[in-house]
Amino acid sequence: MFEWAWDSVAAECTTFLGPAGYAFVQVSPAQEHVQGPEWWTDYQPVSYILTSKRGTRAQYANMINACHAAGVGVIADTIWNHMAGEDSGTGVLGSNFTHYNYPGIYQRHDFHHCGLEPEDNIVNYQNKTEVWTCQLDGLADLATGTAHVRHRLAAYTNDLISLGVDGLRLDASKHINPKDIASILTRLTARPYVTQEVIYGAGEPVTPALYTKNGDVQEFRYTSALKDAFLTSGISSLQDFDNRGWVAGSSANVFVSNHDTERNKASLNAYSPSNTYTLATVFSLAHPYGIPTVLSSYVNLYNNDAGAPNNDMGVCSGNAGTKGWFCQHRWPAIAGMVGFRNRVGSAPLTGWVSPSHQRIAFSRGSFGFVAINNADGEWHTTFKTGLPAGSYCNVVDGTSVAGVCTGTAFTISDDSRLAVTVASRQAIAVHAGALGNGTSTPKTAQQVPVLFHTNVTTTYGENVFVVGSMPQLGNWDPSNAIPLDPTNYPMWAATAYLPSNTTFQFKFIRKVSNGTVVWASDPNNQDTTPVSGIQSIGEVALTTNVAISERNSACAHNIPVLIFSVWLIYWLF
Ligand code: ARE
Repeated sequence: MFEWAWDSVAAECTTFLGPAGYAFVQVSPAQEHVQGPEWWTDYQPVSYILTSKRGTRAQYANMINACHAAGVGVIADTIWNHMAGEDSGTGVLGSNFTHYNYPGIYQRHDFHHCGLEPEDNIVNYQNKTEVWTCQLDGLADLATGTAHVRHRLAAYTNDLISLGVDGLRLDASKHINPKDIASILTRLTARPYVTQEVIYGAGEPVTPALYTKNGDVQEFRYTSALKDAFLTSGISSLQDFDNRGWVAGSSANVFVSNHDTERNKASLNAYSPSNTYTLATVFSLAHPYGIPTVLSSYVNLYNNDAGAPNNDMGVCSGNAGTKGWFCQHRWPAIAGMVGFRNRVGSAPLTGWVSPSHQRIAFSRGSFGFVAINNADGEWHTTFKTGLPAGSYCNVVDGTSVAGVCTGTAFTISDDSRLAVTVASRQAIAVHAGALGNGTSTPKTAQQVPVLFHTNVTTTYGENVFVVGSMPQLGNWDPSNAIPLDPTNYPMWAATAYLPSNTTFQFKFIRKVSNGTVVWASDPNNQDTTPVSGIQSIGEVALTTNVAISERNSACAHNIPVLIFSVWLIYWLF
């Protein structure tokens, strides 16, 4: 739950993550960090006090308790490699530091000084010593080989463990000698789940395999392979990941995208075309290789550095993201596949078929079956599944509630056959834990990102929102309107996930600091979302000049009439 505030994670554990069957929630770093609006300030620690932009120690502890009560473990994003990158500064709680001096914590000799002029930064990733002892992007590199640093990092981590943390994502593990990680792990009061960020680089001597003794390793070659397969080369290549030189599935932590790759485009992301992001996530939850992580995030299309929306408070309404959050973890296909994964357990992959390079189907023993059609055109066939006869719910578009399927249902015959049409760029998945009759007509249960985008000059204290005729747009209630992000002022922008193939109306509104709401003049704007996937229907779907008029006449004389240039983009890249 990238950048979600602790209180919002706590609520989401209770209302969604626990009931959906997510085993763990990974949260952003908890320790005090440098100030600034960017998300990545979190990765520049200045002390081990557990107060960050995401909340206080008490809120962190409360989050862990709430998640545990919902049956969800908590994985802490943990930074052992470095402290801040700035020459000097003050953390969000007031702790002062200079580059190599953190009063009461670290002094100059607690950091590596690798001797690379002028900044001690890693330049050559082909040099192991450099990768381990020089600085990553100017971040003061802790001398993790020393007793004091190991002791301090263990103390920090034991503090997290004392609050109930169940797992650690070890940030920038690649830049720490694996022996140092092993030593720190021996100092912990409990042995949490460990996943290490070691990005594979071709020809580099620091490899994921060096780290498997410490715990799981994030296998970024999987992330790259899924991007390539779903966008270009074909998913028929994804049957198994043996004999590729990757870490074994039993040591791998995998994902379609993480917070870095969704920004640097090393992976698919929520804007990838033709439903590929969702289909790849369905694949990763269906395939037995590795432990899958589902990223839940936000994206500001114009600024990779932009911090979290909505004052860090994650919020989801129904199945779609709101207020700038994508809420991928709630997308029906993804949440449905969490149930699939839990039900099939360690059952082997069986019955793989791939009649063409963008179509695959397979079973997980006698517990689950999935078919993915990443091609343009329906896939109409009869599959031989591993499942016993029965009526099964397609968990990609529905859930089974008390034996009744809220989405499409399929009948598997006595000889385990399933005759079905898999729509273009869609998937179906059934498993032994989701039985029931449902509708016979497949639904295109899909949401598409719609970017709302307007240029407007405001005065201090004014903010711009979009509100409209569907729940995701606040049902015309200004208090539930979606705030537009002014990071690229005077451009205001926000993305909403809206149901596909649906006509809706919307308006931009402006909220003045005294609470007055100023509406754009009539008529309402109207548009229709694409049918499926994320389609480019041209950059400018609507271009008009809209004069802002005043609904609250008492304040009318205070409000200059603004001319908006308004356009709506269905975003694709
Ligand atoms: C920010 C500024 C920098 C500035 C620095 C210090 O952006 O310009 O120099 O602060 O003041 C995140 C952001 C960074 C940010 C940093 C600290 O992404 O932009 O720097 O926070 O605020 C390598 C590492 C890998 C790392 C990636 C980003 O191996 O560990 O680079 N990923 C983790 C996190 C990041 C985080 C950090 C580490 C730092 O997931 O979110 O950075 O805590 C090849 C190599 C890879 C290499 C990759 C990219 O693929 O094989 O090893 O990854 O290139 O360089």
